[in-house]
Amino acid sequence: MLADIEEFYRLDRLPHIWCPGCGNGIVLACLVKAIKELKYDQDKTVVVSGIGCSSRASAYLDFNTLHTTHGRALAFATGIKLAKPELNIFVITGDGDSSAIGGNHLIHAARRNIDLNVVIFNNNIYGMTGGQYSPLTPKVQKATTAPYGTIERPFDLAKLVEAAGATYVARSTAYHTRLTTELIINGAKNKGFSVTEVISQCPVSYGRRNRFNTPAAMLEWQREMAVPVIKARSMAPEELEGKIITGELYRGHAPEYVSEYTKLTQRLKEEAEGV
Ligand SMILES: Cc1ncc(C[n+]2csc(CCOP(=O)(O)OP(=O)(O)O)c2C)c(N)n1
Ligand code: SF4
Repeated sequence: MLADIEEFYRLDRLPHIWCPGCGNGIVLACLVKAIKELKYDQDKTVVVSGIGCSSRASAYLDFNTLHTTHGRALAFATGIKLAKPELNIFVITGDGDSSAIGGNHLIHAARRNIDLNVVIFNNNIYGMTGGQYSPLTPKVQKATTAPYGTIERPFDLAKLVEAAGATYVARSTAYHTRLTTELIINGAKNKGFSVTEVISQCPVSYGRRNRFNTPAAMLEWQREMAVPVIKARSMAPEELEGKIITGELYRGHAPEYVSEYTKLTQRLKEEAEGV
């Protein structure tokens, strides 16, 4: 483990459950580095997660942590933010957790533009349950539930949350660790709903079935497929087919939900008191 971020881990909870070569530890370290660089007080920082291999990450962190139920991390995080707006809240969620069972929570949290920082560990598969395809499994790729390759089109999650109302949307990969940390920092600074999707590798439930012989091959694939958003703007759609567009994809402005809620409750209080 990296010595400079060790203080943010619950070392007594190790060893972790992840398979050798899994991307979860890398993405988690990027998040921890971001929190360190933001200089957030450990006691005023909350990490909420759902269920899945990636969501297990919250258990290893020494912040206020909540390991919740499948797809419901955002519902718990919304409650915490409303009760204690002063806290810095990060949500860790997998592609299945966030876009399948938790898909409705995701779009409505985006629509509210509530000040939460979501990091989606997108390994393109349901890792924990053995490799069923998720709404983010690329077409033709294989899964236990798609042995001949999935015929479904995946969501473009970044476009989905942008359309739903998120005011910060970014994408990186487990290979691009510095970029991932930087994007999470920028998302945390946005007062509103921030989503950073990080393409990660699950060599066991996804890689083996899809001709990635080693975890390193999956990282190489991430490096080769990544196209910085500035370069992507001058490329044709056909050239971008199958590519991973990385960087800050969208920034918007909208009223933040907790601020609006506070204004409303203040107004009602003043009216009741006859101010
Ligand atoms: C209500 C409910 N339905 C199904 C499950 C079984 N389940 C546990 S983890 C998981 C998939 C997790 O996939 P993802 O969110 O992509 O995370 P990963 O394991 O790949 O990190 C499922 C279906 C559950 N725990 N609870
Ligand atoms: S099954 Fe996949 S996502 Fe889960 S720990 Fe193993 S490599 Fe990681």
